[in-house]
Amino acid sequence: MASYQPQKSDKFAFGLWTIMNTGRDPFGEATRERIDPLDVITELGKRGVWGIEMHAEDLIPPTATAAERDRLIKEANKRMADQGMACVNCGANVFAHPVYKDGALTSHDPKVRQLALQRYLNSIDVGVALGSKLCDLWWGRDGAEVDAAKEPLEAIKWLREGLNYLQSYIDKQGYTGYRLAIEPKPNEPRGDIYMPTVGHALGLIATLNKPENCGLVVEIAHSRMAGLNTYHDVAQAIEVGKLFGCHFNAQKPLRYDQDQRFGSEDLKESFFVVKLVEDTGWQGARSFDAHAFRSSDREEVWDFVSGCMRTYLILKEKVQKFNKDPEIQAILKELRSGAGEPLPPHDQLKKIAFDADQLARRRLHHERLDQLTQELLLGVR
Ligand code: XLS
Ligand code: MG
Repeated sequence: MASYQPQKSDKFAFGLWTIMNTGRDPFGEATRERIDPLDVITELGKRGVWGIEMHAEDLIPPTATAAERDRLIKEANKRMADQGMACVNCGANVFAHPVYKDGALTSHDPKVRQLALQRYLNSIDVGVALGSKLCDLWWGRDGAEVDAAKEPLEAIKWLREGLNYLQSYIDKQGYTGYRLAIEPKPNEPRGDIYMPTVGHALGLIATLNKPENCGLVVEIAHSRMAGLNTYHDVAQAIEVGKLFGCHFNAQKPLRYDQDQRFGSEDLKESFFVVKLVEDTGWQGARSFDAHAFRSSDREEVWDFVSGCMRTYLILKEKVQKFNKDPEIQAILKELRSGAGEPLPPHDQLKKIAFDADQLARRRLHHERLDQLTQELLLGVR
């Protein structure tokens, strides 16, 4: 029986903010104490977690003096080194302060847009100081409720301008290898958020000055909030080399952002996401952007942490079983026969006889394949 004990080589990561979450929601106050971010690092490290993600402000309060900032960075680096950990990405909190009430990079007020950029520049500096290579832009309030108030055409231009501005900073500072990523989300905390899905964000990235340096952080919950299939979203990002990060969590479709423990919903879809990243050899961190239920106390937060990793490891084992299962593999072999066949030249293609009967007779085995997947996940195979 496997122990499902997380190892550093599994490259599990958590956002600092996920463990610091106090259970507050729009209708209720905190239900548990906030944990100090430095202690979060140590406690995660002790439990086999390899990486952290953060907003610079999770670690360094925006009001901190330069000396305090340096002390916190130094201490965070020490805590990570003590636990054999790394900083996977560092973004900016451009959503909590009231000045960002109508967005950050897309606020109508140029001063607010500049302050947002200032925070992003700071997050890049902090990320570099912590050894990170990625700035994850989840812009939170860049969106709208009142369509009469903000033109999406203008907003898109502001987003592009902002991303190009950050890129030119990276270049000027000589932060070689430092990259940007957009984390798409359809709504919450705004009625609509700009770049709501993977497809939208890819469209914007293609128009940047240095598209090759900007990718995506795809989050399971965000895709499901849009009613989309996470497996397909992650695949789309991988196929174009744009999966710079992945946020594993769980979510019932079309609701508010639930950020539940990985696997607590959508087990089959989660299985296929794990299968995808494992089978393709994707090298990024397996990052959890989820939080313990509001009903959990401080101790249970650590149950939540081990639960996320344990479920990932169990699903990874199921992937290996799936890949070795003789019946499943025989079906897949049959299904894929001819899949790699190149297209014939146009004139030859025009001559192909349409043998409807024969084509329709080809068995697809969907019933059996889906049932076998289910049984494997249910542990009876
Ligand atoms: C919010 C996002 C956020 C980002 C980091 O919905 O998932 O947590 O991952 O800013
Ligand atoms: Mg996220």
